[in-house]
This record gives sequence, C-alpha cells and structure tokens, in this order.
Amino acid sequence: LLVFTDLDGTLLDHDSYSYEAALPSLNQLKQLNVPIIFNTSKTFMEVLQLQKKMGLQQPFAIENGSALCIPAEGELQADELSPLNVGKQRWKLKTFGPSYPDICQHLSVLRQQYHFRFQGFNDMNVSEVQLNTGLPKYDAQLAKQRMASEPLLWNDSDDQLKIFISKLEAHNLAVVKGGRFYHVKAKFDKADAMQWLKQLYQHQYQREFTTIALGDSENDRSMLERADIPVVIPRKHDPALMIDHPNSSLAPHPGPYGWHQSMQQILHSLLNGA
Ligand code: 2M8
Ligand code: MG
Ligand code: MG
Repeated sequence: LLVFTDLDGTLLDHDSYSYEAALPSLNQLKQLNVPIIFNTSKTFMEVLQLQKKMGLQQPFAIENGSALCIPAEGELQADELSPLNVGKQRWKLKTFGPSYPDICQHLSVLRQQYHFRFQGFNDMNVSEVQLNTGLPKYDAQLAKQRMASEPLLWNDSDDQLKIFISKLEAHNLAVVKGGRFYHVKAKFDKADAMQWLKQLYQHQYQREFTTIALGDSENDRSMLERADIPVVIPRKHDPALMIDHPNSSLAPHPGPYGWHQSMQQILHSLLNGA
C-alpha cells in the first residue's frame, strides 16, 4: 500500500495549515509501515520542514510533479537521481522540465509580448507571498525557493488566460490550478510523479502496490483519476472536485479531519478484507 497525498486543503487545513486532526491516521500508517508520500505544489524546502515536524522521512513529489525526491539512504534504489544534501540530510532528486529561472524568463517574455497581467512568486517579495498565502514569514521564504514551477495570481480576463495557456503549451509548458494559484510548469504532473514512484516501489519489491490518493483541487485530478483508491477532500470555500473514477469517494469533512475519517474507513475495509 502506498498513500499519495496533496498537502494544502487536503492533509493541511486550507487556512491554518494545521494537520493535527489527521494525526491518529498518520500514526497508524507509520505503525503499519505504509509510506505517506506527499504530492504537492509546495517546494523541496517546505516539504523538508513539514516532514521534520511530523517525524517523517519519505519519498515525495514537489511543485506539482515537476520534481521528485527520495532519501539517499532509504529503502529505494534509483541511479538516475542527483544527490542533494541539506545539512546532515542526504536526498536524491529528479526534476522534469525546465528550471525555475528558465520558466520565469519565459514568463517575462510573454508578459512583454502580450501584456498579460499576472503576479508570480518571482514578482512578489516575502511579505507579498505572506499576504497572498497566509503563511508565516519563514514558511513564505521557503515557498519562494522554487526549482521548476511558478505559482501566479491571474489578474487578467478569461480570454487572455486562454491565450496565455496556449502560448505556454506551444512552449511545452502546462498550467494547473491549485487552491489559490495557477502553476506554470512542465507537463509532467502529479499523476506522472505518482506513477514514477509507484513503479520504483514495484521494481524494488518485485510486487504490485495499491495506491490511495487524496486531493482537493484541479491540480490533483490526474493523480486521483490514476490512483486505485481516490479520495476527494471537499473544500472549505469552493464546491468539491468531481472526478471520473469508479472507486472514488468524497471525504465527510474538508482538510485533515476529512483525511483522517476517510483513511480510517479505507484502512478498516482493507485490514478486514472487505
Ligand atoms: C502554493 O500552492 C497552493 C497549493 O494548492 C495553491 O496553489 O494554492 C505553492 O506555491 C506553495 O509553495 C505554497 O506553500 C502554497 C501556500 O498556500 O501555495
Ligand atoms: Mg490542495
Ligand atoms: Mg497542492
């Protein structure tokens, strides 16, 4: 069993970013040795901080699938990843698509050519990121340390947005919508990252793994639709995502409490062979 989970609005409350309500299930999964794999819009540094708080050291995917990471000395072996050391921690990283500076550069060219009105994290200082996300200062700094995707607020018309998306597509870039921002990045998405990591586990252990995926927003759709057991987490401020999957279920509450309740139900039926 592998658990792939979105963070904001899913395992973390949309407004307070707390995960407390999911702790009983998180602890149970740890005891069962089930990997809890974050699959998020957040950055490498944001995830490292969160894993440290939660006492986890697990593989994860960041920036909407634009990169993935595994512990360098963990159970998984993968040669084509590059080493990335932070303090005493040793990780292995693989990025997909163009680098952050290249994405920002391309965005500024498009802005000049078509006069699109948007504000990206690269255009915002730390206090503006704080203001737009509700993150504390230190976390906002970590959210600005990006590798391969740019979150942005769209301040222009829907027609302009369509043109913007088609220009990016012509450049092999995609736009996905998270809880608050549009994210510009490579086409490799959360579903691709999930599949990549699942195959790594299957190769390593020479057996099939079942995937549970949990998410709340449009950027989670592909991951949910490709998982074996998808759980849609309802949103506090918007209607719930509708996905196309025979096994899909909707959690009874938004955020970490809904995450916990759905996980209990799934674990109960898996452990009791229902
Ligand atoms: C951004 O991502 C969220 C996730 O859905 C969004 O689009 O609303 C990311 O830039 C992330 O790095 C940041 O922590 C988060 C904060 O709300 O916003
Ligand atoms: Mg989310
Ligand atoms: Mg997300």
